Amino acid sequence: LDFGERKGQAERMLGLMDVFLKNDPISLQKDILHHVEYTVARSRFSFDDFEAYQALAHSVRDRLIERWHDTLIHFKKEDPKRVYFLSLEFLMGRSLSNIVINLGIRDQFADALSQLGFDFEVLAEQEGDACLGNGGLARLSACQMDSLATLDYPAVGYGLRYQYGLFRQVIVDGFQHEQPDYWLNFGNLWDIERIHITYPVKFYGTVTDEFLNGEKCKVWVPGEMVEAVAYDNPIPGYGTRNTINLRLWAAKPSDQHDMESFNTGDYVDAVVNRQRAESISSILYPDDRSYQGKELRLKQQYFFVSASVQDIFRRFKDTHKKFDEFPEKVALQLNDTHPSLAIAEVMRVLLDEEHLSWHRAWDIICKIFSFTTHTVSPEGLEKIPIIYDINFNFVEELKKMIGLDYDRLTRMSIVEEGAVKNIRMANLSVICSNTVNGVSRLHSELLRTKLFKDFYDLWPHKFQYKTNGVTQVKKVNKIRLAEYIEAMSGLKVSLDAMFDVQTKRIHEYKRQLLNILGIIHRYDCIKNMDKNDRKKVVPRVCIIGGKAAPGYEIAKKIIKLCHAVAEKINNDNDIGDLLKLVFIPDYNVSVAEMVIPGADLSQHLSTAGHEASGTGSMKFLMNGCLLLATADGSTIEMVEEIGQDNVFLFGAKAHEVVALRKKGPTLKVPLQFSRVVRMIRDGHFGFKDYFKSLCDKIEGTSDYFLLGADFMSYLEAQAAADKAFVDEERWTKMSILSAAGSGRFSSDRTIQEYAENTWDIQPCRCPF
Ligand code: F58
Repeated sequence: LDFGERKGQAERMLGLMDVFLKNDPISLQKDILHHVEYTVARSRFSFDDFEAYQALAHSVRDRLIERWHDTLIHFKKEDPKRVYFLSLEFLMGRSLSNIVINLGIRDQFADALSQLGFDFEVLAEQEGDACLGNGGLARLSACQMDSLATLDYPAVGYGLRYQYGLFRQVIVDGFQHEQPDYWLNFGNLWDIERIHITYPVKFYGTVTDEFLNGEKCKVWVPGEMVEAVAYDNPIPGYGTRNTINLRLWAAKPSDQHDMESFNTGDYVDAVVNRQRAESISSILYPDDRSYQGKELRLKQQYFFVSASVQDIFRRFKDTHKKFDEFPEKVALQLNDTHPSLAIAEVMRVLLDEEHLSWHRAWDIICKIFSFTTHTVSPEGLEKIPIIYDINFNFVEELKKMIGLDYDRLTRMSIVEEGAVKNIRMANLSVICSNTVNGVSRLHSELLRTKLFKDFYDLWPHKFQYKTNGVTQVKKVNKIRLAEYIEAMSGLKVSLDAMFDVQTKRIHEYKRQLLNILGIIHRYDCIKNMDKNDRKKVVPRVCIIGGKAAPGYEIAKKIIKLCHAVAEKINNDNDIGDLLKLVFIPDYNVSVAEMVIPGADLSQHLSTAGHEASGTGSMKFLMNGCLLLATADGSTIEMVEEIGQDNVFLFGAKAHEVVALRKKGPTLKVPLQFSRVVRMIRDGHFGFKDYFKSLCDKIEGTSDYFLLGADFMSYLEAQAAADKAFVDEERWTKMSILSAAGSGRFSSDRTIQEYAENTWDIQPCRCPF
């Protein structure tokens, strides 16, 4: 390491510190006991599992910090172009196991602990999940940070440190209830509070005319100021010393701003107002369907963007003077539209604070941003009711390019005109980014031909796609899952049965309802079978899990229906082990780590054209689980890798969906479908009135997601899965081919593609 002028002093310090922490069993045990005694402040002669976990985590953290410092110093010295990954959501789950595996010291710690009389796995279970995100998008951000570190890319992640993560799902009498996830209750050992790294974030206020160098200009006088405090989360790579930074911002009251209110107003009111500042980073919005035009949500976005942009500018200006070099050093990745205010903010800083001309600032903007969208539905695209100058200039330019085609100009404008004026954040992101990424090939095609067609016609070169990838999850087996099910619900399940899993957020388009209707149909068939036919039935344990957004009534009814059907089937002695249905509550990253490796079959049932990519399917695939799926999102590409014969595909294709919907009342649905819906309507599972609206949603012209149209094809795919399962050799072969074909769906591949084609960054490997 180059310590420059302080070399002598630095060498002395390193000597005193023993250079690096050692990983032999005695050193590890000493470290753990040291942390028990001095950090956790329990006697080293008497401490429980949780205290042992804390001491263990501190010992691991020390080793992590060494590598993190070395990487940051190395990056500083090399000054490579960095990618700044801006995401409002990161679903990290538990960290301990992942960190020790990536650092290559898991076995050493496990040995050291066993000599102290503790079991590593038991201690790892003490850790709570960090759930700072909703679903696929958020988990993908976590996977991508892991890959950025693993592949030695100079990257920094930015996000928000919510005090309340995604709600905990509690099931009472089959109904979902939400409980707050105050995840910081027991402290978070993985982040480092940087009390000296803070930035003021300014809100509201007025714009006044002032004279600057004799010229009249507009100056913004902010009305409210909040302090953004950095919390750094080191993210270690696998098989490398590189450990990158994920910086999450927390809102704190600003001292500066409050001086006045303390001097002039009521002291108690002033203190209460200060507390309000913290609310900006207090809660993660739990709706994963559409954006809420709430003021707090907008404040969260601006808070996070402003602090991150200030940090990025500060780092750039530490070593650079000319802004023309900015695009050579900075790539900004917008993870969906949530951080897209960054475009306006960077523009504002370049114009108002760095005093660049509009032309120079705009040129920089167009070179540094890239945008990835994770949705196919227009409701998924955020709109915010503010107006920016960027649009005026853009529309003027556009007129020169496409002429006075007013319909098209209206569609492409950033500003949506109408009774309520909106800023279309997606249009802003597309216009200002040098690349626009979809998350699977089909998704990208839909973006080009539907959602962003006008833009694609204008700038075909901007549009790319990077099929998602995920990081591998560790192997645990069916027994562990069966034990978990029994501990959680008291239900004993047979290990010979096919474990058939559908776990993901509850959505109409993901069609958990189709799965439940299929289960009712299976139950109904078994009930009507004679003894001989029953012998041929392939026993199944159907497992469903996932959270419904708190305000999503239909999704909550689906959860209740699942419980009502489970109650009936699981208590029917006539059915025995032939069919069981389990709802796994509070599905999160650590539950997924147990459920996914234990699955034989997993279901991905989205109506074709609705799932942008889907990433859960990739994790099942890697664990040798077979897929039963529609030709949607990334499944299409998976089929190409593992072969059509090894996936149970069913249902209408994306291009057929529109035509099917057009058929309206003339669309025929099979009798089997009507029969199972009738069973629900007739109260076979109780709660007749409660389920009525659910049934109304899938019958006749209301069946927007085409459950009826796909039902027969779904049953056929299920029958094919049963047939394959009894042929053990065939099933094993299919399972091996699934795992073997999953290689492309690693986030390492996705990140490498982004680095090469989108961000234009090079690896920067920290020497050992
Ligand atoms: C998901 N989106 C897609 N959004 O649904 C899924 O197909 C894809 O595989 C995944 O992204 C990764 O690309 C998603 O999770 C959200 O959770 C948003 C949170 C904020 C409000 C709007 C939805």
